[in-house]
Amino acid sequence: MQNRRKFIKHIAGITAIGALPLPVRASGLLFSDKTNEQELPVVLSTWNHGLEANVEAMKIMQQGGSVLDAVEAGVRVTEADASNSSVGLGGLPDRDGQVTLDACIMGPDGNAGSVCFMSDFLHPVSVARAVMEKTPHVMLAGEGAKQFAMEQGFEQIQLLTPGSEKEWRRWIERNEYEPKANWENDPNKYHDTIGLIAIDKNGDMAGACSTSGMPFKLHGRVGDSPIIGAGLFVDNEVGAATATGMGEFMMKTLGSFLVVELMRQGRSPQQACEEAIYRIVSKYPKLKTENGGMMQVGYIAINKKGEMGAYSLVPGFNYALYKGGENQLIDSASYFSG
Ligand code: SD4
Repeated sequence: MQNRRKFIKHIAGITAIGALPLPVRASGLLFSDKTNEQELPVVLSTWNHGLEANVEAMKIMQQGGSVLDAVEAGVRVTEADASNSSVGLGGLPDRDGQVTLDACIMGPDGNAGSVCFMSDFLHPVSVARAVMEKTPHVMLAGEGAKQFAMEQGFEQIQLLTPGSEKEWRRWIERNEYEPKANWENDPNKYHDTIGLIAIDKNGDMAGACSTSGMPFKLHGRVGDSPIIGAGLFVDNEVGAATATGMGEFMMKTLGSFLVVELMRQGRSPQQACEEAIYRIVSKYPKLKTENGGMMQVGYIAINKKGEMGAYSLVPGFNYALYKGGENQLIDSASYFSG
């Protein structure tokens, strides 16, 4: 494996755009990435918690709600789920024991809103939407985001649950600071961010993303999830993409924007997700954590036709796809096989 990884890295290192290395399909595509018109709307979201979020998002659209309402409502399901240790309530804290949240939302009109490094509120995605709709700005951070949320009457809550506090205390005992993102092989299964994108029956698209970020991160660290273009991007003429994993890689490559721009240039959503992962592999060959684990990055995307794609750096990433009346959890193909 090691040799093969080196080999892939070597190829990636010398490869210019246009001659990208062949992907290793660690798990095959188990679905059709094509969508016919009758199968719209489509909702696509990250990780297994996406299944529940998809149900809510789909319900909103089937009841005649907008695609923007749908993505917000879907993400709120995950934010309110205390058993999920990486989003909203019950999210794992930073190394100082504080839960800080990042979230964003983007609608078919190209407008976007975002909050980052925000504590004490149950639904950062809704605060992000209020930033978009009620201010001339895109992003509010930290205390300013909190103040705004308070003024807007959003529900305040203690985000640190007994369970997540216990985890944090266990982590302090270990006294290791290692920002891990590939949680899939971790027995605690700490993942992960909810990124949810959708297209309604008229072909309008929106997306939202929410996370408590990397567990035990440095206080003040902000990841990709609230950064428009990194953790999420929507262009209603082209497509939508969102990301999960080690946010620093998506920030350095502006990954979600890249995926959408590749679709604009004619790539299918699947090709675009794969190419955005190759970009990371070719630019950042050091993808291992201190303890030898691999970093994870996963992208999902849809285009204007409702076709979808997904791809990750390493196996373990899965996503929830709801279309044509079926809501299913699917393993993503990945660049590395392990
Ligand atoms: C972050 N992308 O804060 C988020 C966290 C995540 O897998 O998705 N981890 O970097």
